[in-house]
Amino acid sequence: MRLFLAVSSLLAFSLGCALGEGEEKDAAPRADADADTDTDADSDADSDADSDADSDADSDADADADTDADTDRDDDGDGLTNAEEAELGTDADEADSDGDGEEDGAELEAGTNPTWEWSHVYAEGDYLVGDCPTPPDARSAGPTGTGSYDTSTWDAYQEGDIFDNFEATDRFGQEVTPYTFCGNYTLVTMAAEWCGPCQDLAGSMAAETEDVRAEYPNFTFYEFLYQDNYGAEPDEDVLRSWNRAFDLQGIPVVAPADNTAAWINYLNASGGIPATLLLAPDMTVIWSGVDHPREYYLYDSSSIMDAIADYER
Ligand SMILES: [Ca+2]
Ligand SMILES: [Ca+2]
Ligand SMILES: [Ca+2]
Ligand SMILES: [Ca+2]
Repeated sequence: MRLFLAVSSLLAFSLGCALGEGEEKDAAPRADADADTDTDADSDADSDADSDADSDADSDADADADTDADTDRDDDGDGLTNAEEAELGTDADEADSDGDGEEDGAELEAGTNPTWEWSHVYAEGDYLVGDCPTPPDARSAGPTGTGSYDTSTWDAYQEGDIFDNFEATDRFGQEVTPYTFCGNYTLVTMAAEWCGPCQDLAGSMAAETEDVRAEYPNFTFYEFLYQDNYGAEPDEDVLRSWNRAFDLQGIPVVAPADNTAAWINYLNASGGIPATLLLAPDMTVIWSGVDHPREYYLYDSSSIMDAIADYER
C-alpha cells in the first residue's frame, strides 16, 4: 500500500508538470476551466475534456459525466447491479453469464459459481455442487501416467494430472460431469454392478462421507458405474437400484454413454476394480493407484482424510 501511494503521488506530480507546461487545448475554455466538475480526476481543462474516456455516452466535459447512475442500474435484470457484476467478473449485459440456465443473482444466492457453467443447482439429487474458486485449465487436462497389468500398459491419471470433464448421466437423466464438483475434494470411484468389492465400497460410502465431512465439509464421492451385470452401460433403472441398495442419498452415481471409450481405463491403474482417484478442489489428481500400486484404492474415511491431509501439508 505504501508503495502504491508513492507511485500515485509520482504520477500526480508528473501530470501536474505536464499541465503546467501549457498543453491545455480546450477550444473554448470556460470560467471553471481548471476545476474538476465531474470529479474524474482530470481537470476540465485537460486536452481530453471533450472525449469520453469512460464511454458512458456523456463527454467528460459534461458536469454530470461521472454520476453513478449507470453503476447502480441492473441492466440485465439478474438482481445484481452493474457495479456488483464488475466486482464479481460477471457480464452486466447478460443475465446468465456462464449459460448454465441459472441467472447470475440466483447463482450467487445458491452459492454456485456464476462464471463456471458446471456449477449450478440440480433439480434432482441433492448434490454438494462446488463453487469452484480455482477453475482447472481444461486444455491441460489428461493422463500422463501409465496403468499396467501383466504385460499390458495404458494411459492413466497419476498425481499432479488435471482430471477431464467426462460426460456422464445420473439416475434422473441429468448430465452430472466431474467439473460440477470443482471446489470440493472429490473421490472418483470406478465400479461395476457385478463387482463384489465395488458393492462393499458403495455400502460404506454414506457413512464415510459423513466421517470425512466432519473434518473436510467440502468432500464428495463421485461414482462412475461403468458396467451393469451384463457388461453394458447402466441405464437409469440400474443407477436407481444401485443408489437405493446402498442408500447413496446425495452421492452422485453416474454412467458413461459409452463404456468402451478409452478414457474409462484412465481411471484405473491396475486393471482391477474398484479403482479410485482423489481430486483436489482445483480438479488436480492428488491420489492415484499409479502412485500407490500396492494400495489399489482408497477404501475408508481414514485413508481418504490422510490423503487430504498429506496434500494440504
Ligand atoms: Ca445485472
Ligand atoms: Ca449479469
Ligand atoms: Ca449461470
Ligand atoms: Ca454457474
